[in-house]
Amino acid sequence: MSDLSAFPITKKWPARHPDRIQLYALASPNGVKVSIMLEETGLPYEPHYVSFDTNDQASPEFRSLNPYGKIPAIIDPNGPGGEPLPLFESGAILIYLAEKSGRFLPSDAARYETIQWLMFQMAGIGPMFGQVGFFHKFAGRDFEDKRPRDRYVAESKRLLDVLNQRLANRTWIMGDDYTVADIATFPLVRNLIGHYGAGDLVGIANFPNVTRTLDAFLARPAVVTGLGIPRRG
Ligand SMILES: N[C@@H](CCC(=O)N[C@@H](CS)C(=O)NCC(=O)O)C(=O)O
Repeated sequence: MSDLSAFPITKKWPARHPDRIQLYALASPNGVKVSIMLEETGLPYEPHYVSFDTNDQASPEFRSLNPYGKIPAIIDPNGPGGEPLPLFESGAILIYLAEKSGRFLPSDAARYETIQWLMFQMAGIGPMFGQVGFFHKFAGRDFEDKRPRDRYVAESKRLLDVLNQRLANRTWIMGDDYTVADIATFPLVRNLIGHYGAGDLVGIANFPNVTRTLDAFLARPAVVTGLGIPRRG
């Protein structure tokens, strides 16, 4: 039986199954990347709901795992060398889980190309789409000066155009193989169009290969399940 009591986060979110990977998140675009990956791989895990309503992500217990106070974060009780491994940043978590499971990250030269597209999501799509959300849907919506919004919309269109061209003759970002690059990217595209309601603003109709692949992604059973995890506590 694994002992995770040395991790302060387990005081606020006790592990009922300490032998399983502990996931701390909510079902936001970055959170579901990890629950989808866990569902796709079948690795046993225990999800914990981190409530933004009560600012749980800023609590000392959560920040003991991620000092940046952002979800998702995990503890794998059975990490390298059999030791517990705490990890934050969804891209790092996806790479780790891919290596642990031997799934969704090729081991040949395509490995680096996959990581390249994963980084494209982490450094480009994630931050830029997030800013579109702020300036279009949330507090920034009321700002009179529309230049910041327009800048992020323009950059998001640029990213979508790159992705659209990449997918012109490919089923998934890496071709026939579904990888962590897809698992990282499509929850963000879904959120931009859905939750943020920014589809028209970014001209999503101009990126049909992106929406085609989004539909294929959303049809996967593991994605359907993962999108609802962790359930609201
Ligand atoms: N680069 C981070 C981004 C994580 C992120 O932005 N998480 C959001 C939810 S989708 C969050 O925790 N926001 C709460 C906050 O900033 O306080 C990752 O990919 O893990």
